[in-house]
Amino acid sequence: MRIKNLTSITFVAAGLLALASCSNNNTRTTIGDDGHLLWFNSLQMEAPATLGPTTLQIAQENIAKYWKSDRKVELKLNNEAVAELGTEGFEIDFSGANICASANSEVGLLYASYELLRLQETDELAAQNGKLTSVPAFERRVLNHWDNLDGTVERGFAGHSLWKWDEINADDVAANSNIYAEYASANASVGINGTVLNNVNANADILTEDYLLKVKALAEIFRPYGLKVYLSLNFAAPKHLANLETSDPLDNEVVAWWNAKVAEIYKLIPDFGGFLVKANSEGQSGPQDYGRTHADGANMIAKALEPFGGIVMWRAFVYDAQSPDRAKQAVEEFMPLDGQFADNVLIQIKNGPVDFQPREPFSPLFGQFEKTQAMVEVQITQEYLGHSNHLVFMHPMWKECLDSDTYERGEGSTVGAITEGKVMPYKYTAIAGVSNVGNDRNWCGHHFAQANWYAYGRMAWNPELSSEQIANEWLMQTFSKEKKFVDSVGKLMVASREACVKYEMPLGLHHTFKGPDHYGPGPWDRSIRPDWEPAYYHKAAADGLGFDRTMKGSGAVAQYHEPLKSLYNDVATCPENLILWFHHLPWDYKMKSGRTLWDELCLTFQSGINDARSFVDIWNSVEQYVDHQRFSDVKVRLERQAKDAIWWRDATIQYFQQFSGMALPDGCQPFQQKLEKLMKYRIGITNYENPKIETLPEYKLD
Ligand code: GCW
Repeated sequence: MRIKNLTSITFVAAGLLALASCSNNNTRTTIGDDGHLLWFNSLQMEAPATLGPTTLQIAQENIAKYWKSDRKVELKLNNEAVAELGTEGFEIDFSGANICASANSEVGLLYASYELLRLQETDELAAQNGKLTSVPAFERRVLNHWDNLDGTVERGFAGHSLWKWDEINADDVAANSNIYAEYASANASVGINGTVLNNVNANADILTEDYLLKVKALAEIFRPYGLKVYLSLNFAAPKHLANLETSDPLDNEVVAWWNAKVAEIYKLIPDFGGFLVKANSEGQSGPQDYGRTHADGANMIAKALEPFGGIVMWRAFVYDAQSPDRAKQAVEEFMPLDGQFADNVLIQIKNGPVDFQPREPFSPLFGQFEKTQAMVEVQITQEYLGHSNHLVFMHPMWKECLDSDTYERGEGSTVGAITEGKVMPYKYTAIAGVSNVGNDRNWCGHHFAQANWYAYGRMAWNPELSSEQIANEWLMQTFSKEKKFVDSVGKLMVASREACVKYEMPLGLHHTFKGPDHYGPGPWDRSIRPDWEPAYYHKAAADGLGFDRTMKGSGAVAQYHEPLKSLYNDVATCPENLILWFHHLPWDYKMKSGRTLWDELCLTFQSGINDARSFVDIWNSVEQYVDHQRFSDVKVRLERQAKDAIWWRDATIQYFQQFSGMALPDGCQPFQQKLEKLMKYRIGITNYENPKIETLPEYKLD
């Protein structure tokens, strides 16, 4: 048993707990096998101390303790700044006898140390000669925690919040759990440099002094790792916290309150990153409550932050129940304000126009803004992609968005290029990922969900990296370097997102989930609002299926530049993987394969089932390369995923069959469960907690 990582009481206690929890299912385990070491597994990296070493010392220690090659590594701070390296970039010169890593800042050297260890652990060192220069594509690479102050996590599937607000010791920072330093080092190792600690559905109390002192403690633990703290604010905070009569952004007292609050924060946390704001969306308060615009609200906060270098990330996730097409609303609401936002405001836009569905086209707002800085928000937590029960490697989905060409300024104006500030000059660039981290021993619930945290950081630093590369390097560090293992599981990971699209909602279908958990099929589901009902999106009827967003329908295609507008508008040219997003088609519509829409739909679901089933076989074939505990944890979940795929198909296809009246085509397995039964079924997840896999319907794998 490896007990090298027992550096603190907390760690011992947690390790014993992990052992205890496994003792009754007869599994062999070691502390390293519970997944807690993340991608530091191959290094067996020790848990860092809560407080103590400086950034440079952490970088030096990384090399002193974990560098295995005979070639010495020198970490050198540049005497004179090298302009192209910026504040966080680094250069590693492999050409001499010693390897020389240089940067303009200590944090640049810290990133270089992690890069060297990554190259070492992925057997890439030998291939390096010359100089490797690495500079992050986005300046602010931020995690968004949807963690509530009561310890629950909205859309979190890995236990409770990491932040134990009741326990955080603000007076003696070093006395806090070293889990916070572990968290910070994990982020630094993949280049994440910011974290929003609390949910966008924000409790105003986070801005009270008691909480701010605890936030300060966390900021001090994170600081040596280059990780800045941000907070989500509640726009009505002046009313809630100071009993002001209004929170109107143009009211003098309100402005003075925010100015004072921001000054108070910077006194405690001089490098505070800024605020994330969800305003006038899903019941959150905002400037529109007072007849003001998003720009009025954002600029008031931005002005308070400006002297300190802070930014506002103002979300574009807005929609109201009355709209006939929710996908159009962000553009309709934000475009009239283009050019009105202060230059330390970024509009944070979800990758797609609706809501983190398994596949959406990119949000057209990215291509519309001419004078407003935009940033992408992706969701690392798998709200709509099987929670922490399903193995879905999300990187292909995010990269699909970043690589999408908006054609805003002709070819090449991709979402990535725009938000990196390459198309129009940006003062700030940023990207956000909604975190999947909780207090589960393995951080993310599913061992493979760690790969999504890892991939997000790697992508935010370098969006050019391919999904294969990220998956493979993660596997080598987290599980095994065996070629057979990496080849087969790497392919599985890269295929997993498309598999999920196929078994959940293929061909551009979206939002056919059961609410409010968003786990499992529920195309029949009802809600208090029409736009929260699946029928709003799939529009299944006797005449066909899909949302008509063409110029004859909602006209959403017009929010895209040519040639996309025409391409999406014409059913003959619309990509088939989005066809039901943009078109309402008869059940017997002829697809490119020559099959009817109905047959294609059924067979695509079946193909998703087959993929999910094959993942179980692939995993079984690599058993010898994986420790017992993680092997069985993943196996149980992969089997659940394969069964869920059948459940999804059974429910969705039988429901649509009521309208199509058509039979399952050849090549489809028969249904296992009847629609009536599935429609009665509720999994009843409360508080968005882990859906406990055994509570789902019974399915058999062949
Ligand atoms: O995806 C939806 C979720 C909400 C979430 C909201 C948002 C934080 O279902 O749980 O609230 O989006 O992004 O604001």
